[in-house]
Amino acid sequence: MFNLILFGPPGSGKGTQSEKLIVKYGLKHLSTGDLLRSEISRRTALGMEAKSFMDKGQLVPDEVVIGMISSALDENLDASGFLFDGFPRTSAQAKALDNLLELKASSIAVMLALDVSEEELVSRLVKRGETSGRSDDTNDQVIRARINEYHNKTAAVADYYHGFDKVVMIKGEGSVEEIFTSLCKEIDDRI
Ligand code: B4P
Repeated sequence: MFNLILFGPPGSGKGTQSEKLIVKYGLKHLSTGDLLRSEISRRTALGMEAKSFMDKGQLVPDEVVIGMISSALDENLDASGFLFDGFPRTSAQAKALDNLLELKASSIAVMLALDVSEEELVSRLVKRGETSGRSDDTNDQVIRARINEYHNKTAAVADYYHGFDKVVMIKGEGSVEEIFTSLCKEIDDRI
């Protein structure tokens, strides 16, 4: 089983690149952002709780997202590998993921971390907000809050995987194709 984490701040292109990577490598895509938005559109209790955090640009509580990922792993026992997109976002989520994979006699092969400047992140998210209808993309303050959450809580996740020598930094600015080529090179070296 080949398990990959695509890491980076909000708007760094995780969702964009994930769509291409899962097609090329046949991995199961697990995006906590997509899972949460699906819960919101179905107006489930979990979705309504998550929305109150997401609308403010805050992370959803760990127990909620860890439970969601645990269920998703159990529902995809035949997967040849997983691409984790937007998860883990805290150190507690990273430790929980390692434990969940260990129960399946598996582990993370590599974390590919997209590096994008803050000005570029804000400009991409504002632009997406013009068309996406995503409430967390339309307000400048909410976008800044998401980037702050990344610095305060999520950046430490890369330190955690650095400790296992599993992090590769990838230049996340340039064309979508250029970035995809850099990501594929790192995967091809390991798969
Ligand atoms: P996510 O859904 O994970 O979204 P994201 O971080 O905002 O965006 P991503 O990096 O995927 O950017 P994209 O490719 O779309 O999170 C949303 C919220 O959910 C979080 O704020 C949080 O509240 C909650 N959440 C999710 N996971 C959680 C967790 N594990 N724990 C707690 N809370 C959690 O790209 C952005 C834009 O850039 C797009 O418009 C795209 O077209 C453009 N773009 C992409 N690549 C480009 C390039 N090379 N050049 C120019 N533009 C590009």
